Amino acid sequence: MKGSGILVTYPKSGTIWLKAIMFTLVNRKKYVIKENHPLFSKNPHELIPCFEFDLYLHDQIPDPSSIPSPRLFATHLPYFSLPKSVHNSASKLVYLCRNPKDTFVSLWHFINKLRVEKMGSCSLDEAFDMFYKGVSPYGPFWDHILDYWNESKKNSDRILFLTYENMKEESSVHIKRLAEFLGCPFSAEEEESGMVEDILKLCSFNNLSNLEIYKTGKLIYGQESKVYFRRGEIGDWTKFLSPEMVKRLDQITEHKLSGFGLKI
Ligand code: PAP
Repeated sequence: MKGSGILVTYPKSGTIWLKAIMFTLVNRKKYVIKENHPLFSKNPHELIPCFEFDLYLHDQIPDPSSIPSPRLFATHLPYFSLPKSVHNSASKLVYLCRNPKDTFVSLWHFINKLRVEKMGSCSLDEAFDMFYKGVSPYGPFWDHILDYWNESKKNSDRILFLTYENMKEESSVHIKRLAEFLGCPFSAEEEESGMVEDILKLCSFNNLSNLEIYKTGKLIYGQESKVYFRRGEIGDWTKFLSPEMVKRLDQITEHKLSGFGLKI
């Protein structure tokens, strides 16, 4: 891979999954997929630093040379908030989007898992109101994905737009697209040897969530690794959202996204 790869998501869109896949893909010559692969001892959030949490939060001028090549980064920043240095660089951006209903349900569970006890829990109605109004450090969900979608249409060599649902349903098609985009396509020998399936299996929800380090480990800010693995399914929202919430999310999605050719 030439240059850096930057993975962008709105929170709870499958960041950790795509981090695991991208890390394994670009490092597949260095780390053979077997028991001593870094994913067995490190959480993907530790393997791929996030600009706003891991790099710029502590160190105003992080030293990129300390990050092993090929360099991968992640961010939740909206397109217009990316620094000029990213816009002017040759870095490749991979955007992963997830349907708003599952993203919201995942976010609501996550907020409650991280809340300190004395704050009490955040009700579904309260969380819904904030999500619907776009109250988030990263702005409204719909604007976030639409900006990256539009940019990916203008500049498809630079931005690859993926969806969680397509990644789940046609995993091998999209992991191959991702490998091509990052400049490390699978060779015929790799495909014949089952490399694509091996990577997908290694990074699958069932595999990662059952590893000891993800069941009991903690990340540097003290949050438990297991909070990043809940169900990992499409359509889990049906168990939580009221018909009124579904109607409002469908309407705002239609209102914000219609006319842009993006179906989520
Ligand atoms: P982040 O943006 O805070 O880093 P992120 O990793 O995007 O979080 O979201 C976690 C979601 O991805 C969870 O979804 P859920 O709440 O609907 O279950 C989590 O279960 C899901 N997830 C984690 N690992 C995988 C995986 N390997 N495959 C599919 N989904 C996964």
